[in-house]
Amino acid sequence: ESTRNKLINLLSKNNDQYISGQMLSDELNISRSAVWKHINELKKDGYEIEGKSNKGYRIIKFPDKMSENTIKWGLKTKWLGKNIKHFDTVTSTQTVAHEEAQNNAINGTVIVADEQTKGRGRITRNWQSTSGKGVWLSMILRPEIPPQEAPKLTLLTAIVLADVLRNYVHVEPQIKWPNDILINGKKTAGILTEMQAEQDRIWYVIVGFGLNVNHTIEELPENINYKATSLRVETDTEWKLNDLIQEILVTFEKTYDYYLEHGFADIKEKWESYGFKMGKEISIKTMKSHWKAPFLGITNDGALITKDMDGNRTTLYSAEIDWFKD
Ligand code: BTX
Repeated sequence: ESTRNKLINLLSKNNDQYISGQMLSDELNISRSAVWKHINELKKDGYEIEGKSNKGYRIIKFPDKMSENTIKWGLKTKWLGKNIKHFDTVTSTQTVAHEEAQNNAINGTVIVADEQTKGRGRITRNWQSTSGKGVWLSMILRPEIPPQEAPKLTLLTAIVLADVLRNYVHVEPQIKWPNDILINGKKTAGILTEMQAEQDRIWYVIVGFGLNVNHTIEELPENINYKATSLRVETDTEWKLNDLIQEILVTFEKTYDYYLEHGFADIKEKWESYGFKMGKEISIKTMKSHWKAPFLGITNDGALITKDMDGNRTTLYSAEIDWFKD
């Protein structure tokens, strides 16, 4: 760990009281003038640090810029995000997360980036991840559940994001089956779940999501701006990414632990309460056909319950809901 990070840790553990220059110098094993230089570097990066001659130093405010330290500062989780890796730019946080998971990263490791140059959607689609404008984040999970239960984690993540949008951002989100979060009918977040598993055992699951936050209308990618939106566009407010991430991680941890302990029933019910076009007619596209039918709900494993072209009740595991007139 770098001297800088050790210094931030010392200062943030003691944020309600001062820590003396001598103490810092002893703990970090560097001279007092080196301590002073490091503190000045932190100030340049936006840390507000108060120094009192006979008392020492304390951190008053972390910078808004995302970093491992600023995300961890005040993060109230028990296990999620205890290990965080932040990057200014990556190809895809999913790709990094797979590498980390294969190198034995612990359950709850979080990979987050300001920018993705090859953000991935499902299948071969892409996810536009403009620098500093949103949350592009992947979590490494090692749940003891059978591999066929893993798709539930996508639905669970969708209600976590919807809950945070409703309770913290104060908008009315909807979830479009299976994994898009809409505000006013436009996509503001997407979720991608990938796993490595054997027949009956999960090695790890990577749950990634992208949330558009601070794009203005002009900053939304032009090719998708008719069907995409951001929190800023919807609320006319700029949001602090660090705070949003903390809200999401805390809510995810609570919901995930609840699921492991109590099962999926309540989560499914909540999902349906957010469901886009629940009970209404939707336009369904599969590999073979395209038809209209009512959206009746989801099954326990997250499949879409609807009617086939002859009007018989059916469940679909993969299909697209046409939701936007191109
Ligand atoms: P999806 O396949 O459901 O959606 C991808 C489609 O959404 C694209 O084809 C495009 O039409 C549209 N789209 C692309 N970028 C955006 C955007 N920023 N806002 C709104 N619509 C967009 C959804 O896939 C899953 C996306 C997961 C993204 C996260 S980010 C962190 C992690 N790392 C990574 O590479 N992917 C995940």
